[in-house]
Amino acid sequence: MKKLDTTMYFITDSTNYSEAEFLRRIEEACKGGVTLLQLREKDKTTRAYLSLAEKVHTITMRYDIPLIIDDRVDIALAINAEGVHVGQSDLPVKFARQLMGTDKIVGATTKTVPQAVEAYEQGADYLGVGAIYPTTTKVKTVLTSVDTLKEIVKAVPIKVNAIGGLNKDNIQVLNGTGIDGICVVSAIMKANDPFTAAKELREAFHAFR
Ligand code: TZP
Ligand code: MG
Repeated sequence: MKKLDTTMYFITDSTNYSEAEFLRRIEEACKGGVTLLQLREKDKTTRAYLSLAEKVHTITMRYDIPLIIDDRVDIALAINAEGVHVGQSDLPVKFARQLMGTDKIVGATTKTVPQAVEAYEQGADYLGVGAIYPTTTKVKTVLTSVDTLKEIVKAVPIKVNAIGGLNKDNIQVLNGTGIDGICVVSAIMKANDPFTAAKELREAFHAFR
């Protein structure tokens, strides 16, 4: 049975950190209450991505937090990660699902209702929708309105998370959208104290949920 709680979805970025510091931050965030964790690497070789994925998986398994690998079905399968996340330029959800099988988690990035419906119909378990706010994280994205986010929530029966520039002081804008959770990179990754950051974000989300 797949366990999927997208409430506090932490997406990592190892840029500017030593491996030891990166892993320490991930572990602190796991202790702080992250419910789902995505390893997202854009510049690593396959070997380096795989090696880091194994190390991150060792940590997430200790906290019983599912690990999602961004973009790479091959790496997700190789390390027996709990899932994969695909964007609009990656493998279509249909193929990711075929390769991952029914027991694994498949997530997708969608910015419009038609994209969301297509991802759902092809077998996605959850959607990431955004960017809601401008982001400092390296990503090719455009802003998605809160209204579109609401329409997507209504259009599909799977979990929908908001993403992009979110932090504990601005997520209140998502009140009433019906989302299942929030995805953050910087708010935890760049925090002085990733444990407290994860804890406070989770509490802030539950406060209006
Ligand atoms: N997709 C849309 S925005 C984004 C991704 C991967 C990055 C979000 O990062 P941050 O630091 O939480 O704004
Ligand atoms: Mg991608």
